Amino acid sequence: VLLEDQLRSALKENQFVLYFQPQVQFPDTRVGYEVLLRWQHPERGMVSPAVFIPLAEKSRLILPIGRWVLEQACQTLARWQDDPAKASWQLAVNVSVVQFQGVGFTEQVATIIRQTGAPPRLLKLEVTESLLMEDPERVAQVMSEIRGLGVRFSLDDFGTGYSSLSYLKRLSLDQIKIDQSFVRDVTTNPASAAIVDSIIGLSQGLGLEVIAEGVETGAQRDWLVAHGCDHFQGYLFGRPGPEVF
Ligand code: G
Ligand code: G
Ligand code: MN
Ligand code: NA
Repeated sequence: VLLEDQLRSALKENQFVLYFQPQVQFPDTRVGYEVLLRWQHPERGMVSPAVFIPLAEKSRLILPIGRWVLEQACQTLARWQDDPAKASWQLAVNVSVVQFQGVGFTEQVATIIRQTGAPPRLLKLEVTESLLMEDPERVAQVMSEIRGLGVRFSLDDFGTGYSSLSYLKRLSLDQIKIDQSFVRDVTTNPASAAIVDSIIGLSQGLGLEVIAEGVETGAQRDWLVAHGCDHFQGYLFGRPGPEVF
């Protein structure tokens, strides 16, 4: 059986689970989590999103799957409001360009927020530069509509795509995420150090929050702090896992 056909039935078979990876503000404030989708395949075990997200995009199954992820995330945010220890935690949700291109994405986000009662300010949508390759005018329009709901935006994997820096001026962003490929060798590779340093400076100049992903060592964290980045995500702070908190 083709993986794509199995993907088609995975939602109704309840085979998806959300994993959560902590996001931390220096020195040790938990600000929230990134939501990372997992597919528990009956025979193959855990299938990586790096494998099934591209399939889901090609088949447009990402539309119902992405809606399910948003619903689950917003239900979680709403549930956290009853617990003072969790009520300020944000959730960052990855959103595919295909979801953006679909008609009525703004309305979908608005409806999910209304029906779950999630505080919109605690929802952060992670978009990638690939979004900007498509139809920048329309993307900017949809982003500002959704931002009008109070939802925030983060630019994921920053520096790995092909988009022009001028988009940063036109988009309604709140945060830039430094890609883990630069963080990995930031303390040993002068090119990565220069790139990370300029992303931090760019973020500060634009008044955006900056978060480093893939932080695995204290040395990486210390380098980032010394260079002005104070939000972190990575194995040093916690691996992605099911909600057990
Ligand atoms: O969790 P992991 O590192 O294996 O994720 C691999 C890739 O899958 C990352 O690029 C991540 O952004 C993407 N991804 C994880 N969850 C989702 C999701 O719910 N929706 C979309 N569109 N991408 C996701
Ligand atoms: O593209 P995106 O940033 O959404 O993907 C995040 C991916 O990075 C997830 O697959 C997650 O499992 C992975 N990840 C998160 N923290 C670390 C880390 O510290 N080291 C490595 N190697 N991968 C990480
Ligand atoms: Mn992400
Ligand atoms: Na990333």
